[in-house]
Amino acid sequence: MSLFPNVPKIQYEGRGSKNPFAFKHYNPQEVVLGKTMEEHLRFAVAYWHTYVASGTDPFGVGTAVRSWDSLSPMDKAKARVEANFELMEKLNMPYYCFHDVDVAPEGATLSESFKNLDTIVALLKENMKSTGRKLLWNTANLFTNPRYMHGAATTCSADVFAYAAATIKKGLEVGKELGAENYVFWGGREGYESLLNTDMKLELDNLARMLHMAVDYAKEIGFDAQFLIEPKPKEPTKHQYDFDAATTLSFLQTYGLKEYFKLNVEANHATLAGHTFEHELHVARINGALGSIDANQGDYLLGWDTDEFPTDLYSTTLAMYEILKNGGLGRGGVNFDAKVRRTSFTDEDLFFAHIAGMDSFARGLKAAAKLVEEKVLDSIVEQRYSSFKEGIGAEIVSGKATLKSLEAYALQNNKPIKLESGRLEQIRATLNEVIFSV
Ligand code: XUL
Ligand code: CO
Repeated sequence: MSLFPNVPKIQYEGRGSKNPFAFKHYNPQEVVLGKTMEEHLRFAVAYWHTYVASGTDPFGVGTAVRSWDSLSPMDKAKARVEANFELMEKLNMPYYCFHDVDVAPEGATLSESFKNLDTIVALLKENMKSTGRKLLWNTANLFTNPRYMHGAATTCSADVFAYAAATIKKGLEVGKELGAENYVFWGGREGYESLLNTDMKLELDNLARMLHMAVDYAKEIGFDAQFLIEPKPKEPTKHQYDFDAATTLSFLQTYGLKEYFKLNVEANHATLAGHTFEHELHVARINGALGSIDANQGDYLLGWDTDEFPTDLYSTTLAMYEILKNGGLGRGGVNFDAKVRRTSFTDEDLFFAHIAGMDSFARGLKAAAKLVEEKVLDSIVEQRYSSFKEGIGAEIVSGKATLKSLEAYALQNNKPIKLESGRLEQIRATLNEVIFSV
């Protein structure tokens, strides 16, 4: 039985196609810089936004119309499994991602929650086997239930810390059972509201303790997924500890965790932190920590996490540029942590939204490949820093120079210093040409 009977299999039809149920740019087998688009992009559907989100906002109830709306919690969970694999097949989407509570309802007790989860995990496993679809990552939701109001790993309650630890332990077991390629930690409630009642040092130490326990347990059970931390500056907590890539990397370094974690960089989290997506990807990349991405976009006119499907080609191009420069995402992928707008309430909209996101990233990939191949930005940057290639610049870079030797150089170098233009407007115009040529 089909849950999306009005939606055909989505095929690549190419640029001129007017068919809304077709890809215009995502052509899975097309080779770009020696790899197929499918290998580059490793798209994933986010369970929570696609099958669980109902379109509520602080002023209104859900608007989404889904065939499973009237079912009991467990039957709803089972219908969503079917919906997931049908949607993935129809979109030719290789991966999916979920939080524990997205796939199975919480029970009255922790053991009942685990039991519900086991039932659905068995069903997911069966479907993965028969369809060949894979799990990019799973995670534990440590933010929705009221017990996490003060945080999970950074709570003031040791009992809540223990509950969260049990939930993470189960999440790692589920990840192993389903062969997850990554495991994500996003600390939505790991932060603080006011220093007036907060022991920040204890909270940060406890967060590190929890992550070390997770590393140890994964090792113990032979779960070899890449661990990822997903930075976000705020929302729901006023000040989250994993504020942005740089803050998170410094935390990992301080607590001896850097070698075990990479980052899952999300576009809308970057903009909430006052950065561009490419800034966060770049920081992660140059620190050897770019693991995976949550592909979405925010609205620059709004100050919150709108999780829109990515359609901004500048952003997808510059994101894919960072990813290509990183040599790909390895075990990571492009997860659409994005939801349809409240007014896009039909099942068809779920498909149109994913097609838009996949095409925007495919187009970003093609444009980024051109930037790499033609060394458009490389040659600009190389030229701009060429003074560090020879003479006094080479001495600075090699570590030979000292304040004394530089003073001697500056004193005898009495010609006026010659500076070059940054040529930013010209570079941006060139970027436009590349993006709109693919
Ligand atoms: C929240 C967010 C999460 C994480 C997974 O802003 O991005 O959905 O991706 O917990
Ligand atoms: Co996310």
